[in-house]
Amino acid sequence: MNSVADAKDMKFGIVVAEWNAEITEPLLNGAYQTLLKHGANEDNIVKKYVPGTFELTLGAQFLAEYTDVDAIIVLGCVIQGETRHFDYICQGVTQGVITLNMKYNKPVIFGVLTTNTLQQAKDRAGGKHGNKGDEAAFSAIQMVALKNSLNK
Ligand code: DLZ
Repeated sequence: MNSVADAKDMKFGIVVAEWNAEITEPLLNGAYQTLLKHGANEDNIVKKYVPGTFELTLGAQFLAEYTDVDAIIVLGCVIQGETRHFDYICQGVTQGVITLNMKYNKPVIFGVLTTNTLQQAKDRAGGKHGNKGDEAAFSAIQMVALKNSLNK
């Protein structure tokens, strides 16, 4: 794995779903701390909440439109239930994030857990499988560095 770029001069937006907050808050904490660890300045990190994962796309679009962030991280957690709601939310946010990446030519990083159980989500939000928020922050930094290396 390449070494992580210096995030000192980078600006980030983080959009967090409040649904399943016991998972999304640790994801947020992981992402935030990882950005700081790699040199980002607290003043250059905008955090915003949306009700659920379905709203992450529009929340990210607001940040892309109304702020000057270099990259956006969306954080959510969808847990399989008894109905097909899970599929619609997952499909919606995945397609939405892809569209935003292309529309704004800006990294919009997918930090959404899509699990069968709450335990699987806990395992990936600071548990035995690490913290996907950390990974999302890492991806954001690396993608901004890639873009910067091409002189935008
Ligand atoms: C409605 C709903 C359900 C059933 N499950 C989840 C979930 O597991 N994770 C999540 O982030 N949000 C869920 N939501 C809420 C939707 O994302 C959305 O907020 C509502 O459908 C309102 O648009």
